[in-house]
Amino acid sequence: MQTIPKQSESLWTKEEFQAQLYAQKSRYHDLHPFHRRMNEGLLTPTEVKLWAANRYYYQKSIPLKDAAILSNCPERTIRREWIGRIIDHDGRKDTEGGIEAWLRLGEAVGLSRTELVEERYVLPGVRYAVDAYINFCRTQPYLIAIASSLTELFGPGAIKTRLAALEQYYPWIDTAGLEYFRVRLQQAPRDANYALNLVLDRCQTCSSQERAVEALIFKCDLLWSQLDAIERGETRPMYD
Ligand code: AHQ
Repeated sequence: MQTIPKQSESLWTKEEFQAQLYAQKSRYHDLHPFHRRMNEGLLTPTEVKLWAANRYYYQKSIPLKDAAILSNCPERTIRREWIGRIIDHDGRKDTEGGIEAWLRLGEAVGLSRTELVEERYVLPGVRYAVDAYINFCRTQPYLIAIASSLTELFGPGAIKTRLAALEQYYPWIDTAGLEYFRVRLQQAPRDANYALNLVLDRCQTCSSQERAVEALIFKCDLLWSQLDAIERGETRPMYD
């Protein structure tokens, strides 16, 4: 686990703590070479397909990690709020949800639902990064697990740039398939704002403040390592 400079024994003020969290923006995966090439219109269709197929594994795992957070959270008022994230992804009888929307994204870039659902192109590095996220949220105190979701403070800006680039430079992708990101632009700010206020309000010791920042660094590294694997592509001989 990455460590941050130990703070002096005194607690950070809310403003100092928030600044420490926002400072991790420099680790966010929008800066990764793969996302930079995506945003410059330089990815091949094969690279876009591999990215969509691997991000599907991340998306389908989000409800599992959020359910893990719920299972560790004794407070009904927080669970009532947090459960909305599971519904946003899994959907319910009247809304299809984000996982279904990601399947449509996969079809829009030329993958079949079967290829996605069977996780046919999921790379070891992606699988292990995502599984590490689920395990982190199962084993850490719920507040520290919630802190790891604060990468979404940086998500909307990245998604806005990406959405514009996909629409501009990848005309072969049916823009209806990009609906996932349009919906995310509404959901992510709301989710990040709730999580930020909870972390700022509830982390009332030096240790919990430092652990919250370290959780955010862990998650930034997890997103980064996913893209390292996707950029490297398939290297296993049996897939030659
Ligand atoms: O589509 C994304 C999503 O549903 C989530 C949930 C959230 C979390 O709880 O960790 N993080 C997240 C993210 C999504 N999309 C990523 C992207 O760049 O498209 C960003 C990612 C995040 O910032 O953690």
